[in-house]
Amino acid sequence: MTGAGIRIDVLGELRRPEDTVDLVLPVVAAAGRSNVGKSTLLNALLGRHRLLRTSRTPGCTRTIQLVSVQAPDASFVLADLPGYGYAALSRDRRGSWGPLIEGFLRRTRRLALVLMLIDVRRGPQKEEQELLDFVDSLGLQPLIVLTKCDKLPRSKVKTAVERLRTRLAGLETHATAADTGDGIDGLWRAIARRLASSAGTGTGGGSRSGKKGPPGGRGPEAAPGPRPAAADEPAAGKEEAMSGDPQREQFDRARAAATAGRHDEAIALCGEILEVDPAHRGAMDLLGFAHFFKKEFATAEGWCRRTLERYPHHAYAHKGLGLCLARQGRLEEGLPHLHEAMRLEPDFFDPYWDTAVVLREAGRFAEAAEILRRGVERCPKQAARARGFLAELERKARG
Ligand SMILES: Nc1nc2c(ncn2[C@@H]2O[C@H](COP(=O)(O)OP(=O)(O)OP(=O)(O)O)[C@@H](O)[C@H]2O)c(=O)[nH]1
Ligand SMILES: [Mg+2]
Repeated sequence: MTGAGIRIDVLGELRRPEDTVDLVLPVVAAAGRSNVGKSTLLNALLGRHRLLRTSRTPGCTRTIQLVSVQAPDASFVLADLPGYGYAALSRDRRGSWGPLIEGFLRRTRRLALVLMLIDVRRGPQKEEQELLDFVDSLGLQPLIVLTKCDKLPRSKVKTAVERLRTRLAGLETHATAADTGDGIDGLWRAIARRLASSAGTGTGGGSRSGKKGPPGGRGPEAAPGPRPAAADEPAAGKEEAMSGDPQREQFDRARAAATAGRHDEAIALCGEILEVDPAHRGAMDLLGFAHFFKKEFATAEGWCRRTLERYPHHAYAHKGLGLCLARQGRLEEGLPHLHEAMRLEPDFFDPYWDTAVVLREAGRFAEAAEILRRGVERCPKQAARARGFLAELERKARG
């Protein structure tokens, strides 16, 4: 699955080779030929169909798009790189992209993983080989993502994938079809695993040439968490509630800090906002989020409760409170709040997912499956994201 309680923020884009940005979170870059399906794959991973622009016409992504992703099992920045190798583009433009991609990969201090996308129907060509060698020279082991598997007849997919795995011997390879969601959950888990192992070793997971150790590490833990909402989400940090908000700039900084995992900074900034405006909805909510992620559940609970005293219909705060209580071993007390979040915002997927996670942790698999099914019914776009988790719950519910 693509992470419980995923929080996504578009950070911006880099246009010129000399553009740099100092990112705090580890960076996962998606590289590959134009039109191979990079932007589509990243959208599928994030469960957001239109976050990154995609097009049938090659050359759609012309800059490096950066998106920060915060999920309980992995927090990182995704970089959607422009494609390379499309001959119909003007020589000028092609000329400017090589340095942009190469410069980014070379200079990004926190580059942790390169997803190397290859169309399953074409396999690696000269350019792919060159890029693989380049990534290798950076001391990184790429993760190969075979795209567009749905474009091959079903009967041919397995053979094609096996053949490419043999050609790419030694590199972890995932077969995907972003359009159907096949392979997306597995890819997410692989990314989370790689990030966990690179966090432990301080490396990107080891290159083919053996410059660093092999990948490994713990599997994903589907623990839920509250989070500050993105602009298009229904509850916390609600944008329209804050229009004309004189604290807006400071709040944006606090939210960016929280998103980047700098929770103490976010807490300090929110404290300053509340000194000026003690009922600032976004700041109160963000404090719950930041303390939750610091595993200070009792403090997080306090902030969720304060938010709810002032804003009783705040779905995010109900969800956050439910999770804080569950994390403190008070699931029965927490469940009504999780249900209230679902009632208040029935088309908001996270509360269904997070409730299913805490129920699973309590061994209540049938209930968890039931709630997740309801979530998928209300939010059919999340079906691909939920498929693996739902299958697991149903299997466990059958005993
Ligand atoms: N059938 C199918 N089509 C896909 C898949 N992934 C991408 N596509 C299609 O392929 C086309 C190109 O996808 P993009 O995601 O824009 O490709 P890109 O690699 O980001 O391209 P550039 O930005 O030009 O480098 C679009 O029409 C997508 O809908 C897939 O898994 N299956
Ligand atoms: Mg693209």
